[in-house]
Amino acid sequence: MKWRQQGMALIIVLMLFAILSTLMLEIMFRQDRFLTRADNLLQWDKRYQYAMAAEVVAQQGLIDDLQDDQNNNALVDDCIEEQWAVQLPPSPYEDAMLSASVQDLQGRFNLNWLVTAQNDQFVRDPQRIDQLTRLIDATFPDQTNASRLANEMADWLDSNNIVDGVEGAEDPEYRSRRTPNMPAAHESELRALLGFQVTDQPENSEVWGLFTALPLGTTLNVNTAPPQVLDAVVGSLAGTAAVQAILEARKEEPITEISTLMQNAAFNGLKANQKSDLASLLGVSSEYFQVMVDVEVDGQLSRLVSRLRRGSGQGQTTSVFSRQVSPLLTPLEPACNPFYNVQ
Ligand SMILES: [Ca+2]
Ligand SMILES: [Ca+2]
Repeated sequence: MKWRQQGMALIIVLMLFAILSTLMLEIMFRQDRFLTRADNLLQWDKRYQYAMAAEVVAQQGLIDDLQDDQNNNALVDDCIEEQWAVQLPPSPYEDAMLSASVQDLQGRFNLNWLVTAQNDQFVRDPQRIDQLTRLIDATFPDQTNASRLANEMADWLDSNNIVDGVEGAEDPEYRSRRTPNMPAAHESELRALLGFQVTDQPENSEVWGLFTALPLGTTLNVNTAPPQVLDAVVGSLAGTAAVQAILEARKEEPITEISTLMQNAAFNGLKANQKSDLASLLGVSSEYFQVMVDVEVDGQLSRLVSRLRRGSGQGQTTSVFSRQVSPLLTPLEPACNPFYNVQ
């Protein structure tokens, strides 16, 4: 009897020991995971803070550039000689490597041009739909039906819920989403359109640098726009000779006046009102910019893409209107669009 009781006690002790060691192991495992997670979060936050600091430096560069321009009485922005148009190569800062670049968003095709605001309504502009068709046709090799896509974009933005053109799509055509019926917040909304074709081919991400989504009525900066965008906006109205005239005019020095540009013989085919309409779409300086910052700490990477508006009028400030932490799938965009010199 006594021997049997001792045997039981031993088994109980052994079982307790086994349970305790299992518990111990679980606690250590969870603690380790918790620490790793906390460390990851801290590291992420650290990279974010570094990126924000770099963003402030870029913002100051843009403000300095504007003051410089105002002092010189030349409100002109191009992507070659301007103070803001620099690319910071990977540079060490404390325990991080920082690289950054700045781009002009007004050198891109603004998707919101497709509508104009009239009495609280967003009304489509057929001329602009043609321009977008032309640009998609020329730059998006995967998209076989450019006019369908451009018309769907117009329906996506216009206030009504009627498919106005032969092609297009409003709420009834979309199964899983609704159309916003208001200006787009980001060019990636193009991807949400019914006719946008997703292919297996790796997409040429540089193409996205030709599009943007800015407030209605912002002008196209002729000094930073790549030839394809100029061709869509200017070429569709005034012909390719006019596009060549712009490329020629900005070769040596940035264009400083749209009115002087319009006197070029290449624009003579336009009637006076067409000329003034076209002139109103164009500009030589910019308010909207993008800052890209890459941060590396201990082999871990983060990219912050900030978009900001640089106010140039009295009492206007410069402020960030969007921030996006994006994956590092592509190199930093240069100041001048990769297509800038390709003709
Ligand atoms: Ca609509
Ligand atoms: Ca519509």
